[in-house]
Amino acid sequence: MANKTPMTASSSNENPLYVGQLNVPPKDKVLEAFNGIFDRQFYTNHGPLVAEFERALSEYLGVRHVICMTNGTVALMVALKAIGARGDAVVPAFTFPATVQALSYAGLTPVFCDVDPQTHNATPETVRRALTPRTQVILPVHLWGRACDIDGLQDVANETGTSLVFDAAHALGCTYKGRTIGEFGKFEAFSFHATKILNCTEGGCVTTNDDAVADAIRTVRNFHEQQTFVDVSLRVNAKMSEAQAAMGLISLAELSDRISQNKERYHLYRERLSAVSGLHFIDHAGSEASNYQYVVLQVDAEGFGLDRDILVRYLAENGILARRYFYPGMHHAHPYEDRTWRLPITDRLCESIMQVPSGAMISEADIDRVCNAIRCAQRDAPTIRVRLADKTGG
Ligand code: T4K
Repeated sequence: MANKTPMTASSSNENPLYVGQLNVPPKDKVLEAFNGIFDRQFYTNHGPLVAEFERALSEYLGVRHVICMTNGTVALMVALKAIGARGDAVVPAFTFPATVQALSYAGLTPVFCDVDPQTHNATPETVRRALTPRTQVILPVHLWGRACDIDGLQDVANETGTSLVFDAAHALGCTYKGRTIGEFGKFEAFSFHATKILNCTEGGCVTTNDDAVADAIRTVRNFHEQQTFVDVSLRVNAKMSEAQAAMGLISLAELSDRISQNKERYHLYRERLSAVSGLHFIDHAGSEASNYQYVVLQVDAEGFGLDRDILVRYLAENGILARRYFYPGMHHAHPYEDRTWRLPITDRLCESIMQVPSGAMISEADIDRVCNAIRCAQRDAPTIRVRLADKTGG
């Protein structure tokens, strides 16, 4: 479809465009499900909707156990506590803070590894370089829904007697060698935050095929003393509510439509920006299924004419709230910056990666608006650079 929008960046700040997906299920369906909750007078504590959501996810993912929790961060924390690991955990620094926070909360010490420049994921080689004699856990992230080299990482875990677990917050509906992400490693953890492709407002789950791991996770998720095989002091309240599960069930039924919509938007962006030099899209091509959750661009400052930070500031001026996921890298965040980390690829990505608005609420006209603003930024780069170079933020 031809782009007919004129070459001026619209400054409609009263209609800002966000990166958050906001795949909101139809309000009438949500209200109907909420009426059922009020009729049953059963709002939380492993209610019927949570049980149904866990069953539906288990079937969708092809994994034996799905344990729903209040959000993705807590899901990771609880599962790490439940496997009882201590010592060091190798984790990429190019991730959302939650991945690393969960390790610290569970009493593990994050040891950062670098990532691959193409996939943005930790690899068997980068993980090997970060191993220490105290390593007990390897926690890679399937970033942007692109699966890690799971077989290679499992080999490293087997050789070193460590537990391989995955942060799959971005990866619902994605595959590795044709198999759905969710069944790999000791466990995988998903996020169902409002900005994710499956929206429970807040929510998350842990998936595993290991019965003993599932039992331990279910126990730690609940502070109740009925199950006594894990120390009471280890446990926490991480339960998902019925309201969250109601949203989740409706969202799950719509998931394939949402994925198709995302894919369409991703390709529209690619098409509209194909002639812009110095911008590179991360690929979702290939034989694996992707949820196209994030539209991720890498800005080559020399080729584009502006660096990523100035471009993000310029877009914000025009009501387009692009994000710098992930900046800063976790190796530069307190208290982890106390060591000298050598992570050149991560540093480069933290300086050059940005996400543009996508998801069900973003229309083709919105995409035109974003692409026009990007083209204007390139055209007017010399003046924009002078005007915005000293500003901070984005
Ligand atoms: N591991 C990884 C790799 C992750 O990326 C995440 C979370 C986690 C673990 C932890 O999962 P959760 O504990 O969150 O379940 C957002 C999301 O909150 C977060 O879930 C996500 N990753 C991260 C990449 O993005 P923020 O702090 O940047 O979100 P926020 O509030 O700035 O929202 C993004 C945009 O969405 C905003 O510009 C406004 C818009 N928005 C947001 C909400 C919540 C709305 O328009 N309406 C809304 O209700 O983290």
